[in-house]
Amino acid sequence: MSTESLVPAEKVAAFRAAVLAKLTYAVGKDPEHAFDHDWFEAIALAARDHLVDQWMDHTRQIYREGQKRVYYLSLEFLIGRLLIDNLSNLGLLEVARTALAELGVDLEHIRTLEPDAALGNGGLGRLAACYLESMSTLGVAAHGYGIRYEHGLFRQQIVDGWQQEQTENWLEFGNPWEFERPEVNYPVGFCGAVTTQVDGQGVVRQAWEPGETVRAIAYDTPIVGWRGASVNTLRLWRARAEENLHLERFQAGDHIGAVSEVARAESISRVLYPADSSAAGQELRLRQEYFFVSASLQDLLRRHLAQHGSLLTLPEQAAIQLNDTHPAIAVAELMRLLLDEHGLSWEQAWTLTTGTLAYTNHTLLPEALETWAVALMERLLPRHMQIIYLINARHIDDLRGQGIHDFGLLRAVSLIEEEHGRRVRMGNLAFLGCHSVNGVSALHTQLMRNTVFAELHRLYPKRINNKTNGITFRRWLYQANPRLTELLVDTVGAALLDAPQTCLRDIEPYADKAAFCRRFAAQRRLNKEALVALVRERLGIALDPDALFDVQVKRIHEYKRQLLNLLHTVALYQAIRTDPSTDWVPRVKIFAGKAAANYLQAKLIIKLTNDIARTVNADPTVRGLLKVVFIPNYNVTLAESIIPAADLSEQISTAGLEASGTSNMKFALNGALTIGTLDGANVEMREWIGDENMFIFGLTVRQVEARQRAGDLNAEAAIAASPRLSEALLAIRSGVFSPDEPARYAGLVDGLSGHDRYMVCADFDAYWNRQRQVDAHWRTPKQWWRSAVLNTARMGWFSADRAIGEYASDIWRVLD
Ligand code: 26Q
Repeated sequence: MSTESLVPAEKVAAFRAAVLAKLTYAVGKDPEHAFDHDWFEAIALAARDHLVDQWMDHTRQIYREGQKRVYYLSLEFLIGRLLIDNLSNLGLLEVARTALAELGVDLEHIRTLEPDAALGNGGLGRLAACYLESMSTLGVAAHGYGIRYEHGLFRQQIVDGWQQEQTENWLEFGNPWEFERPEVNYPVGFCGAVTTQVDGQGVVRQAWEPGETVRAIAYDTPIVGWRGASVNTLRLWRARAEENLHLERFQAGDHIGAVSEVARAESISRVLYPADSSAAGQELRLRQEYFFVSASLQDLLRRHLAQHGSLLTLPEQAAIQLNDTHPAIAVAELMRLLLDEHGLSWEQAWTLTTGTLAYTNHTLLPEALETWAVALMERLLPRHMQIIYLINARHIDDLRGQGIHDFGLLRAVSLIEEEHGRRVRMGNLAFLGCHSVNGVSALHTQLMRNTVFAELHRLYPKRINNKTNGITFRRWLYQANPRLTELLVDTVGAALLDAPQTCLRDIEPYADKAAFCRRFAAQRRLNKEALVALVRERLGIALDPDALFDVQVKRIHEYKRQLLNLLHTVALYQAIRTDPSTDWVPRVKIFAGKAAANYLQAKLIIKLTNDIARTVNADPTVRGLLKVVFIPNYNVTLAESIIPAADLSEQISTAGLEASGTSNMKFALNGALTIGTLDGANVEMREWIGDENMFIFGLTVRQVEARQRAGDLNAEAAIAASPRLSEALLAIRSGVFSPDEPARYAGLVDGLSGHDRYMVCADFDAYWNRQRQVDAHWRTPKQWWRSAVLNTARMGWFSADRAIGEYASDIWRVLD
């Protein structure tokens, strides 16, 4: 498929020559003896040269025009592979394919050799990657800042049905996309003490003398936008021990001590925290947060000073976006740098800090809200703790000055939580230190106003705003689904590639055209065949591409309710067994996702999925009607294969708990129908796609809240009232799927009936009934394909370009 119409012979010849030159002189291999991986490297390096030309042009242009810069601070960037992304955005995909074919090299094979850059856990990290690409596409002068983890998210292996984590080693063969910048490095201090000093003018200053210092070394990766529009930089920091320090100890004879000190310093960038839903509060995590924030702020202040001469113009020339509270220590660090290092007054520093920083919230789950023990913060970052106390004191004085004395309110907006041992609330710190606080879907933003930030919102009613998430169509449509892209381009013209937000709508009338729907269905069928081949190869399980592919792929979490889907699977299994001659719609239930390594309940859900899969797939009574698969090691690359092959997308979180979701958008864009709750961005998707083209079910946020208020979480009544649910639970509880250990799921089932925190049982019947309507819809292909086409046609608004456009105009004030 091509997003490029012409493949000029000169370009092909030039690319072929470039690849051969890279293979010879950069990789040091003779084409005759090159391994596949050598080819990958040569191709990546040849592509990189094109990036570099554009990169330098773009950088010069930003300086020349004095463009305002956006800094996106994120502890996670879930990038995936870059080869096809880069070639495609540079308009070189067909050129490269042809050139390589002439050399007897198959690009489709070579692309599979690139490891995923999995520097993120899930939604939040992938959003950061989509947004970087979109900022380059829109010509925003942006810099991503994060950590260059030596080991990204663990590889998941399934052994006897259980998840096992293996170390991920994406840098093993080097990384052709990055440039190491040893000359760009900053010291980052920890521990030590703060002393009060009086400077020459009699001004009292605080001086922090850190007890240890770690060096942050920059690594730059160019990020190219669509059609090579512009190229921004993702700057990731690696931690390196200060050499002179360990040398001293080494020379003093303490060899072991010197080495362990190096290891301790460098452990900061060793590994990504594999958790996405609980803030465990470990010291290394706080070190990671401060390490990358400090290096990034030092770097951007230096750039600003070099270009503009004065820090007083910072908010006019720079916008810093905090991706959740993970970089929220930036509030205190920017204050520290401005006060202690650059000698500004508190008022000046506070104006600049709040004028520059903005914060995005991605979760309301209480266990995921970051707080740090005051004692830890005092030891690790003593100066920052002082600054946090000062921000807090000034804020509370200020409120008292306005006549606000309500103790409950003052306690709620305080930066220090006094209830569970004294802790710093990073959400409140981010709220106070930023001029903008945004949620990631309309519903989530409204819930922020009503719940976690209710009191702060009352004091600062304009600060909270909504920016519904978006996805980059380049990766999630053009690259992941070239067949559909080709059909769309064929139908409404190549302009679609440059303006999918508007042009996708032109597809709408084709939803009623039989010939188009046939082609739409035919391309999906090919995607499904490709997934069938993948499953056969990896799991040895045969799937029927004509069955309905019912897919739930995401991190495993109780609130996302994979259990609800499993209960439906079991109930369906039992119904088919009871009455195998009814005309059931053949279904394949597809699951994938990782569990945080210490989240035992999530790991048990994976085991249950595999136990159910084994039992169902071996049962001849349901053969041809129901299959269940758990595909291991879900990552960006696997998502690119699964999503374009899905018929039904499961977005079934308990209402109010999924901030937005982004895979929901990827599925719908690719023509899957959604079964889902009124949660996160599903609500807005329904407004665009139309209720009749989705399967919405379940308790609403209001109903969920009412039950929570009433303490109504016992599910025994709901279970007793639903024979289907009781039987499914009983089967799981009694060991039908775990004959080797019949009691394996007793605790899980008893938990659901006694205290159904996520209201799985309460929603079961509604979910079952909706699933039967899915079957009915599927049985009328004309209806199904009409809905599927309308899903694709109406998803334009959910593009990352729209979302970034909103950030740019409302928060960053760039591009206008
Ligand atoms: C915090 C402290 C210590 C260790 C880990 C963490 C941590 C790490 C990652 C906490 C949360 C995360 C990730 C959260 C996340 O991915 N949230 C998702 O963000 C998406 C993008 O906005 C939304 O679409 C999803 O709804 C939301 O769950």
